[in-house]
Amino acid sequence: MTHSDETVQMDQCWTNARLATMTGDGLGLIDDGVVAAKDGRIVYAGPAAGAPSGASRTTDCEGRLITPGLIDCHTHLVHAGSRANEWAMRLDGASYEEIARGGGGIVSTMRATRAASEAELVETALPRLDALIAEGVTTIEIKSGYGLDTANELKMLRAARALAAERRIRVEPTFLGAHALPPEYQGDSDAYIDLVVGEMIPTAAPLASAVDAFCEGIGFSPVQCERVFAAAEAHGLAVKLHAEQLSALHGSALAARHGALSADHLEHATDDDVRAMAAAGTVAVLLPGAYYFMRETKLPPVEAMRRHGARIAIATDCNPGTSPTTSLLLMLNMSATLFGLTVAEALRAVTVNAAAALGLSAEVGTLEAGKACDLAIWNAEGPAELVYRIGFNPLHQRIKDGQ
Ligand code: DI6
Ligand code: FE
Repeated sequence: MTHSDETVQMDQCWTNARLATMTGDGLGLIDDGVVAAKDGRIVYAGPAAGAPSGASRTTDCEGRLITPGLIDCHTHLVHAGSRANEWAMRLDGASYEEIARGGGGIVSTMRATRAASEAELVETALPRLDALIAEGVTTIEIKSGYGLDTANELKMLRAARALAAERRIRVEPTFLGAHALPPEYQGDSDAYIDLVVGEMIPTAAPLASAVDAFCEGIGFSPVQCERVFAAAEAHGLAVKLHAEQLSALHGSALAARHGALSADHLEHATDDDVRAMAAAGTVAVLLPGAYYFMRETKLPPVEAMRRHGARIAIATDCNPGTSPTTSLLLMLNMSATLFGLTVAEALRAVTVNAAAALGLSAEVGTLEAGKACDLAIWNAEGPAELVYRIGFNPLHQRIKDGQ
């Protein structure tokens, strides 16, 4: 066929679908919907009645639900070793702190990660990545932070990037050198931050999209995190922060002052922290897997987030110590059961708001013309089913960049 200037050009489309476009304030539901794409980008997502015609490839979705491909905006997917033995010790009565003092904890994962080659890091991360892909995840953030020296932090970032060549997935690598103090700097955390800002960030900058830090009593102080932010900004990198997980140091307000993409965890965030985040557009990333696995009882201030209009995202925090999960669908359920998110809030938290937490709002996270054609097609009649099940995966098909 020929195309006039007004004709939407497309090469494929998905018809007979229920769309949750995630546009507007809610789910953006369209009952009889069509998604059309050209060269891997969405050119139309809307009612069948207004849909363009003439695609060379049409898929009848038989009434299934289409959402944007899911986005896991906070993971430590690349790491070596397992901490199942530490979990067993905790079940026998040992505390997380006792285990850390005995050489376990983050440092045990650091040792295993330092000992692994880049290829081994890729190989061990792939089954975890595949589990997320099987649930319709099309974009993932992956942090460094278990190397804790320049060479090993770079190795982790290269492994994260290499995963994008192994599978059809978008990977956003984040530099998290300020995750924990390596044993060789014990007692001198300022000297380690000197290394992070003076050597690691300058060399890691070409490999990372953002810089993160762990702002906590057992991590780094707000003053140290601010030094990390300044170095990130000097290298043109976005910032984000692990904040208010175990105590209220107001790292989330600090992150907001620096225009951070997100502040993550937030169980101990105060009303003022949340107000600052909302005003700055800093996304509140909630991590129900860590809350659950650590048997945390302090709930993140979801009501304040609603009241101030802070955008909420949720993620797996996939890591061997505090959130050994590779199920974003389970996080959807947990965000509802544990934190009280609604179906619309939960689904926006793994699509449009997760995209914002990665600075990718123009690229992914909604079904609308101009975005990448990343789709999750579900054997589900309605969006509630994605939040309702515990440990069941209703994915029918996953489409990344139109394929
Ligand atoms: N917060 C966490 O929960 C993880 N990192 C962080 O900054 C813990 C990571 C680990 O125990 O390996
Ligand atoms: Fe984390």
